[in-house]
Amino acid sequence: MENTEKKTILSGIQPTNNLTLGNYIGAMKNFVNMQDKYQDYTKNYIIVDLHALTVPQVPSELRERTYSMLALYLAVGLDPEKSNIFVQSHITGHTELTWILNTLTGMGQLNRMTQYKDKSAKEGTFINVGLFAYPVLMAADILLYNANLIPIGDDQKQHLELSRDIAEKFNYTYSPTFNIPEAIIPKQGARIMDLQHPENKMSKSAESPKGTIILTEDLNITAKKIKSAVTDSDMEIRYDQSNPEKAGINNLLTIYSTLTDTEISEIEKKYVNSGYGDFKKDLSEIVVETLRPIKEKHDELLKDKKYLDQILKQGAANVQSSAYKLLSKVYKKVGLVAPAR
Ligand code: AQP
Repeated sequence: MENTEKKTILSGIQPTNNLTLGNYIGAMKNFVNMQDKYQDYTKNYIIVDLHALTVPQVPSELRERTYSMLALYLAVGLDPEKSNIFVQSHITGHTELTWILNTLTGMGQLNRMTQYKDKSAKEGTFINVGLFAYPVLMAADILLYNANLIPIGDDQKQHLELSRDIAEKFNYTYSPTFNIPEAIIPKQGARIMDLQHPENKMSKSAESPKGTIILTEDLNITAKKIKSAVTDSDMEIRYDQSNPEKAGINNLLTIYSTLTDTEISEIEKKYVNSGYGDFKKDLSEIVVETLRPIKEKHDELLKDKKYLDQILKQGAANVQSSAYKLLSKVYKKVGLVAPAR
């Protein structure tokens, strides 16, 4: 599968908590679409476990969630015959390249990162160096495979911009080495919002679970969460981005539209004479029936850790030599003696 001449699609998700409908619509659904659409590309889908260490973790839970995330990758339709699926910490080049990229990244650049500002502002947070340097590790994840296309949700746009800046800085300081990666952000669903606080992104680390659909949760709970999602007093099933009051219904319409591949205008027409109750009831069925097969497959796969380990071993083996090759090139360019591997 490995071929350094080929263009590469790459993305990852951190196993910080259980994955959400936001992760599915904003990222994973796109991973699967791109897997089939870009047949000539190398596809690397990574479980970025080192990123997860930037916030406190219970070790046994992190390990279990890493397997759960792998099971979800497979359950949504990633195919290890078509995509390299592996764990970030299994390829040591990620951290090695990070060190070199750290030396090309300004403190000021990292200080401007919105996610760092948000996460470090949370009360009681231990602001560790890893949390601050997180975007450099992300740049290394991408540049280690000289990736071209990066499917991400809207919140990762700023980090991707920084990866591009770091790649350009390296190319300028030494000589052209890295492709400048391009973000692939879905036109719709790039920022799924919290069902209770639609002004906030749906996040796996949300303080309250009420507004977050967890992909592996009991489906009765999923249905309840959709039915109790906040809407507005206007009672019109209408998308209006200019009106902050409509943020709740805008979000529900977006979820409906992305999961059914239906234009929002069509959905508005369908519900022109209906109330929020009917709309939410239908939407809860759509979400539940989308997640049911994914959850069933996930639960089944999670019982077979040997199989999951095998997938990870193969995925890492597929990418290892191209990663080392690129790293050796980088070592030489910066003046290090490249090791004989
Ligand atoms: N609400 C969302 N809507 C659309 N896309 C989303 N993504 C995350 N939340 C939404 C996309 O999912 C991918 C993986 O995200 P990540 O695990 O790297 O971390 P994140 O972006 O910080 O996502 P979370 O869920 O908010 O994680 P925590 O709470 O741990 O920080 C990315 O492509 C992201 O854009």
